[in-house]
Amino acid sequence: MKKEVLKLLKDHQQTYFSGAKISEKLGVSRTAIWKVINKLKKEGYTIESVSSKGYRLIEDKEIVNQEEIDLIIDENNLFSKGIYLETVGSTNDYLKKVSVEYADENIMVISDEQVKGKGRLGRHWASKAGEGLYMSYLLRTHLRPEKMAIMTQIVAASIVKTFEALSDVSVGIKWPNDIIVNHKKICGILTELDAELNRVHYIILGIGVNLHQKEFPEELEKKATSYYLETGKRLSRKAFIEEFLTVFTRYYTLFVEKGDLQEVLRVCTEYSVLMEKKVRLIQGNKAREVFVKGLNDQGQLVVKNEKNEEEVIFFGEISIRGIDNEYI
Ligand code: BTX
Repeated sequence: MKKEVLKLLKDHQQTYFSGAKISEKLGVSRTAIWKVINKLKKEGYTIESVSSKGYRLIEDKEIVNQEEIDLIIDENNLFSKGIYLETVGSTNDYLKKVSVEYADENIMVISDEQVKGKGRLGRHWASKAGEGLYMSYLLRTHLRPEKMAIMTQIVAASIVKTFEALSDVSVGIKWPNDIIVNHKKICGILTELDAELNRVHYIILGIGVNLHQKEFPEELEKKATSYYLETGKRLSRKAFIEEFLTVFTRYYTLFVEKGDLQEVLRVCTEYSVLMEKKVRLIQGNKAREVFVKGLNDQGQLVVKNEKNEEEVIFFGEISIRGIDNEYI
């Protein structure tokens, strides 16, 4: 019921909406409506109430809760289930657990904090409450496993387009899975695949966006940044989720239904911070210098290697650094 009241108030923000009208529309008593309104106020919504006119929501874009997530999912045709959590180990791991329960659904999960947020190769992802956006998306697809490598690039393109739509911060993509601003990481993507040799069970796209951090622990200071540190401003998590979902859904649908990756590859190339640069490629404990030429039509990195030959770098566990080993 909270969701329905919230939806009505959101849909009528220009005017007051009387308790009588809300109770008539939802078929519940005015006292019940009054109780819900009070609950919403306690949760942080600013709702004006004028005795002769009714209620008016002055929306708080910062609030993320189960009702807000449900309302976002109601508007989206790719995901059918949205879950909001106050805390979790890792949103990626959480989706793996519930993948059986929601066997046929594409699921989104958002958590306020992660106590075991993870990066690639079991690395740690700093995920304190109130600082960032921690979200994961589970998708089921009939596409073959080898087609899935591009998914990280689809997410990367959607993230830069989201930043571009909501802010004037200048973001770049560091292939394959980092979004950076001023040579520092503002967002990381962790893609995990559950598949047989020729069949995908599901893919999970985990995204951590640094929004409100005012500082980072010493070990991250040189390589991490946040939207707040770059601009001195806040960026609403809810607005970010909504915009990201819209862009991602469009790119993903074009890819799955038409095999169309044109725009994704164009965005990934245009925003790449590696193009035409000499970089250090680190694979396991081996490092070598290569020259980045571009992306191929599957979103893999094409480089000129130390033997002056063209080589395609797949989405293995590689890291890329500047020539002096600095974070790019
Ligand atoms: P990665 O392995 O490329 O990067 C991890 C490295 O980034 C760490 O070793 C550390 O040096 C640095 N780092 C840690 N925390 C942060 C941070 N908050 N900001 C910038 N740099 C940091 C990148 O992996 C993929 C990260 C995905 C995180 C999301 S959050 C939602 C989902 N759930 C989950 O457990 N992981 C994903």
